[in-house]
Amino acid sequence: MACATTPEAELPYQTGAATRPAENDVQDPNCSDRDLPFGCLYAIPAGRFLMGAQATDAQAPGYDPAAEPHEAPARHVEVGAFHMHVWEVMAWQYKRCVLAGACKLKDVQTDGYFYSYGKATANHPTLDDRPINGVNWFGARDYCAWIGARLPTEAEWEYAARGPESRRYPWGQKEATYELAVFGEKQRTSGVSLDPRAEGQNWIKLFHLAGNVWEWTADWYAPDAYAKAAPSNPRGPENGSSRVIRGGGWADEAPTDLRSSGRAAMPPQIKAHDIGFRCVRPAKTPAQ
Ligand SMILES: [Ca+2]
Repeated sequence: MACATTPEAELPYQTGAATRPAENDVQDPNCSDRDLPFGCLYAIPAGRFLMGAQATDAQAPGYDPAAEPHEAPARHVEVGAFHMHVWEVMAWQYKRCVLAGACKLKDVQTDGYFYSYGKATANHPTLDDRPINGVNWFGARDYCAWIGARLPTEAEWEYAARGPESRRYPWGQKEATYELAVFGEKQRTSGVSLDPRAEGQNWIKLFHLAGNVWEWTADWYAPDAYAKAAPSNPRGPENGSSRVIRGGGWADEAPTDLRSSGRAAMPPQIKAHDIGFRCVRPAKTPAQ
């Protein structure tokens, strides 16, 4: 209210930072896919892990008292090698996609205090270097396609988060804390964060798989998807009305909301302040 005269119309969506490279990309020698235009990806080797969880049998594999019925049955799944973004896709990167005409402005929330794509105002400084949020599934899909990648399947996402040891969280079995992941922020800060929470990295050293923003996946949601899924590179149901989001977000309060086997269904047109995404690209088949 104090800034009612702020000339918001003079502060365009495409602020200067949209042309600035992400420092964490250009300085990181471990990026595996340097031919992709934006965002550092790390290589994740093919592997096998216990996907899903169940809360019904403490003696059976995948037991987790916090597991919901749609996380069952827990079963072993093989996943091929792929590359995955180290960070959630950021607002400045998504802006570049919009400027290029490959992403649609209508697929992202462009105003509102918690949204990183929003206009810069006196009360809302530019959040270009924060993860993009308020982006719907179509925008996430289009961004990944623009850089020659795609959204991860549920299996790829969960394998990245859990690793071959099928950890409960990206960092291991220890319960989520504010030092390990960005969550429970609603009463404390203004939303998505750049703070790496380095101790919360996964086994490949990716950031924010747990918390910060929920992440869109490629798969349609079905509560019984696991009972019907293939044991190798499962791709989810053929159709549905909601897509799966993973990992929990900054607005979640319960640590267990960040468990790596946790799933949530979200209509693809929804633009929520705690949903973003990251992309993957299958590894090239090695020359024989
Ligand atoms: Ca996340």
